Amino acid sequence: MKTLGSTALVLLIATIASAQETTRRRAVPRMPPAQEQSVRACTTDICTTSQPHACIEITNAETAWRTCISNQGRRGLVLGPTDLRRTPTSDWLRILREAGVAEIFVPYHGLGLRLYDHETTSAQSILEVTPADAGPNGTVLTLSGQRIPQLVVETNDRGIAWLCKERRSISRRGQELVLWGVQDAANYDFIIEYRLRDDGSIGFRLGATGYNNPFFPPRSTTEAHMHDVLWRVDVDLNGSGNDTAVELTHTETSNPRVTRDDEAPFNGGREGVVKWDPEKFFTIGVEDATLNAHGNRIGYALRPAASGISRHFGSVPREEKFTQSDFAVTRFKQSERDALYDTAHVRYLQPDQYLLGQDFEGMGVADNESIENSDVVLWYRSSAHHDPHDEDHAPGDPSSLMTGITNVHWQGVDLEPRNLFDFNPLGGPSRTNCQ
Ligand SMILES: [Cu+2]
Repeated sequence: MKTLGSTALVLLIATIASAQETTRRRAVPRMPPAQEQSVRACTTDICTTSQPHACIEITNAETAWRTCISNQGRRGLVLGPTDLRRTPTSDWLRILREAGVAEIFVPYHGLGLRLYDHETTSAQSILEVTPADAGPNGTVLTLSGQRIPQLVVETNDRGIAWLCKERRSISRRGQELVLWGVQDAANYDFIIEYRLRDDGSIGFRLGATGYNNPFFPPRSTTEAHMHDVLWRVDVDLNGSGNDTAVELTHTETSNPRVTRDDEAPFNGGREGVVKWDPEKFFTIGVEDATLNAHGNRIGYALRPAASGISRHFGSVPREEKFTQSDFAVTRFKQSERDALYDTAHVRYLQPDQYLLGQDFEGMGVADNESIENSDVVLWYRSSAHHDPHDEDHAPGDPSSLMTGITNVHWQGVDLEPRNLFDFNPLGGPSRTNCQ
């Protein structure tokens, strides 16, 4: 018997992908009935871009997502608009206008290499993906107007969402829709990946693989470097207006009366940049004026997952000042958005320009606009430190030369619901039901 999931994937393929790819599709294994998901092309296409795109919808047991994903030229695969249905019967709620990778910056410790990878990428940098890439839970998909599949669509079990084991044992496994593609940047292949989970959270991931820099051998093949990603997350919670950026902190000292958790307007309610303080569990979020059933403003917060914090020090005209902070919030402006993406008139800008306003008066955070009850964009920097080790060798490489394929180095951030739901969205019962 076919599952909902596999039937829906067939539909998705039939609707969007090429006939050739349909014949190469892999079957989706059967999932237990409670975990069945339905993936298909959007009933209502919410894509607004003229670039190559697809609109994909997934219905989980309680929640549902529909999202556009598109190839926005040098910036690669971009997510959004993205809508969430919080219960089986509720209306679609807009979550994102657009989110993705604003830059991949790869400074090498030596060799004088300070690579802004998006300076050289283009729409053609998104590579063809295959059923072998997609694996047993995935399929490949061809974006509008394209001849080759450039997107993998996976539906995965993501482990335990919640469980309760007191007098009886009940548990719930979570599900997710994963959309990913590969951006070629010289010797590196970057996996751009978005995870739309049934609990309303969204994962943003970038995986660096490929082989070490071959251009100045042998030293460049062993030279340590950083893969830095600047993420841009344009949240449009329940529409573009009435959103406020907040900062969330935890404070604890030996004096218990000082211990507290605070929420405050980000940067005093103005555009700006902030360094991460992990001891404060510092993070940023967005709240809409819409209230949930408990009278709380519906919202999201970023959850960083970092192995470290990168700081870099360039020189004029690229001083790498954007690497001196980890979070930023800006007020949405169409002109600032359009400066990022490939349109007929766009030249390449680097983050010090579009985020900090270097050379461009008032751009990004430079004009300190209000980010309260407005349309806000969150920015976050993540990093993967790559100090090559012997696992980067291919068999037979001499010690001084690394020609191997490097295993994926992952980095990213998650956007998690905060008072977005009125109760556990995945059917978690009252404690009285597991006692
Ligand atoms: Cu690397």
